[in-house]
Amino acid sequence: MVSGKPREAALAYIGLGANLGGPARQVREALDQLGTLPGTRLLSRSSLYRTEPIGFIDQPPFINAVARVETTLSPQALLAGLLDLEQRHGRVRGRANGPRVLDLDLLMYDDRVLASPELILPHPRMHLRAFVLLPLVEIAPLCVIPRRGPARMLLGACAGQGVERLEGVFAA
Ligand code: PH2
Ligand code: MG
Ligand code: MG
Repeated sequence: MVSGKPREAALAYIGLGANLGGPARQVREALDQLGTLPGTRLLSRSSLYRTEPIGFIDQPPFINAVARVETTLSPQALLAGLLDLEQRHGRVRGRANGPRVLDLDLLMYDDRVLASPELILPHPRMHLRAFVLLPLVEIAPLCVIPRRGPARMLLGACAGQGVERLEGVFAA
């Protein structure tokens, strides 16, 4: 066998975001589809959050969520699977930080630190964004972001970013 012993499962966190095309439905469907990626199981998912746009602000509010998965995929293969899901939702790449039907960001992969042209781990801006940190802390209260620190403490610097948790099955 060329590949040696089977790869052990890793824990990864994925940030989901959408602000076009029925954003809550896009995010809910994508949460369900994460478990259809090869070797990948959805372990937990946050509530949905309605969030004010960060970066380019003249666009509709976002729906955001964070999921934790267990996967035997490499970080690169997981990222490829996420980009494929985005495409299946009809994502067309427009302006940076602009509106989108679905954005799936690989936030963390175990405690891997990586900077390659295709993939940076942890996600380079996650520690600055309440729309990532709040749902992350909901499902992983003690989460420590490699090289950045405890997610719960980093939230302190994100005061003023509009983030509203949506409750219940029929929310949003
Ligand atoms: N994604 C961006 C830029 N700005 N703002 C919010 N509220 N939510 C997002 O998911 C988001 C954003 C680029 O990926
Ligand atoms: Mg993003
Ligand atoms: Mg993205």
